[in-house]
Amino acid sequence: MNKLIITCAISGAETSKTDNSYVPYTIEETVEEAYQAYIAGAAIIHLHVRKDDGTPTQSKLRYKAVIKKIKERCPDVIIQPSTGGAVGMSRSTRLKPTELDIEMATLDCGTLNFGGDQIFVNTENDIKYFANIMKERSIFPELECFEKGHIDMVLRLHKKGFIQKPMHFSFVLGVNGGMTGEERDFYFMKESIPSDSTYSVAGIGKYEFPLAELSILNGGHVRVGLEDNIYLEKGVLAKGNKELVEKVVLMAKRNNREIATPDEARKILGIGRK
Ligand code: KMH
Ligand code: ZN
Repeated sequence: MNKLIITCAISGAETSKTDNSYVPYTIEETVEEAYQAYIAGAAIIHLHVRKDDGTPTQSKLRYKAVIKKIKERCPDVIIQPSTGGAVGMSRSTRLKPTELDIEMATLDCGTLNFGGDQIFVNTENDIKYFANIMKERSIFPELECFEKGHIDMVLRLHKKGFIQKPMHFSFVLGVNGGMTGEERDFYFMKESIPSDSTYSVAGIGKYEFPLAELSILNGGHVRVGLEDNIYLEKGVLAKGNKELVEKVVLMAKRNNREIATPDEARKILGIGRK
């Protein structure tokens, strides 16, 4: 089977140190978490940045500083900044990291409830606008789909020329307001994408490791990290992103999937291919 690409979502915008003290806020903490995840086997770092007090920010300067320092310690790693940011941020704020020299970023492909009164807004026009900017800047999009309707949106926008092949999907399952991450949800998503696309699965909370295993068994790729899940196992907080990545590496070994290096990941996904 193809090699396994592990993405680590090291911080996100919603989890905090009150949930797990390893959630990184400062530049130094963020770089260290990225490095540890990379050493453990992550080829891609899905990156959000925070102010020192933990407030999520899409500041171009903050991303620039973090990316520079991550690249010093892990020169080949793929850095994938978020264009989702945090709920409520404007389009222009969310797009700030795309002004930097980056090779990949997330593209969120639909609106969903995000718990309580929160709505993560991604209208059709938002998606078209983000996709155009990413195309202009030669940034490879990871197509984040929180439910099946988001895949349908991608396919419509592909037909209209806004989203190009090769297409790489990320199924983010288990958000409070999105689709759950049961086995049948996974197969429904996987069977709904074109056969020549690739996919990764990010299970939120309790779905993280069961979905990782399903994806490993089915030739898909995996995202883990403190953005999605703060526990190594039920009731046991992870001591950093490293432990979450290591758990997936062991799972992959048990299932005879080798781990992709960042350069192998670039080839598998078609990053840089015109
Ligand atoms: N923080 C969420 C509202 C992304 O990175 O593109 C959105 C998110 C998705 O995390
Ligand atoms: Zn994110």
